[in-house]
Amino acid sequence: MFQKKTRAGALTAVVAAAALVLTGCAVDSGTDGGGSTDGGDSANLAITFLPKNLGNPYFDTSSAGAKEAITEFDGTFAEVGPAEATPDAQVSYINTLTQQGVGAIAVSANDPEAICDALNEARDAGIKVVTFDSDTNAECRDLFINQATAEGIAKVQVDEITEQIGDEGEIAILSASANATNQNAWIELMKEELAANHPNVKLVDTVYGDDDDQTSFDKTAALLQTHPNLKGIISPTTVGIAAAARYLSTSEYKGKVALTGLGTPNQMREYVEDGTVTSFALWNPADLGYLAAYASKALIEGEITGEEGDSFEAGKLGDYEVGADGVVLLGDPYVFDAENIGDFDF
Ligand code: RAM
Repeated sequence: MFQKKTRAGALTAVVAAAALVLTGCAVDSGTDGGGSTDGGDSANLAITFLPKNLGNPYFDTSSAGAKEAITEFDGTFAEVGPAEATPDAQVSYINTLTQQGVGAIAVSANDPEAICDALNEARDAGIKVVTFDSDTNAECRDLFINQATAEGIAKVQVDEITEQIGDEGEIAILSASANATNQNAWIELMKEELAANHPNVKLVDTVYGDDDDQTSFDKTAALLQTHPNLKGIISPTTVGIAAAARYLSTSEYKGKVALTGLGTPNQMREYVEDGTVTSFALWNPADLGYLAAYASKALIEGEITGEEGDSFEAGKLGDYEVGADGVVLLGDPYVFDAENIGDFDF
């Protein structure tokens, strides 16, 4: 099945999850005093990260990786973002960054289309736009830093759930927000994989927890009530799977309804240890932020334009090449279970 990554971007066993305490809208000041240009040359290495929403440990970790990279090359890191992951919640932040004249915006999009006009205005003003984690339409950004192929991410989750339920019975999906580009791409491919290779497994429902903990918790409860024969849940979001695990862990369904998807080891550890969850998958969000930061730098400095075949250096992760449609691939998903979860800290 899925092997450990062997390339330079291998999942590091210990990732320091930086204590970014993120509230409200604007967050971390830069690493060189908050100016918009990097002293010494003309490159404007002020790079602002704009996650789907704040308060999600996944994005805290990706931002910690970005900050590490930006500190290495002496740029200015910042993070801003909305409280809720709604389709156009990011627009006002993009407009403000355009006015401020940052060098690059690195964004995980809540919607493939809703932020496009704002991003293209930023680009018209000379700002480089990198999507990471969740893409926009390709014409609204210079590069997409993809954590793993959508096919690979879909397949690992289908493999895990079908194995856990004996390859038959009803399953449901608890997703993030309804417009999220990344989850929607994965869900489509999961449906294809189920139809092609798991004829006895029936996907009976897909619900949306909006990457909000309480909403995800409530949607889990509702799913289990609505579908008394449910044998498994896939939650392809770190917020959703943690909330679903918390619900299951104290319910009559613990150990009876399987749960897998995409989670962070630190949020899922107690549920693996108490038997609520057998396994789940993810990549290293810190590496994703780190790579997005180096890609932003390469764009800002004119080393690359985002053309297929462009290559750039990404610090400790090594060299990366831009593939078709301006996509840079981080690596493979990784499966966490009781045997290995103790090796990870993020
Ligand atoms: C949540 C977000 C993010 C996704 C992960 C797996 O943190 O929805 O976009 O990539 O889950």
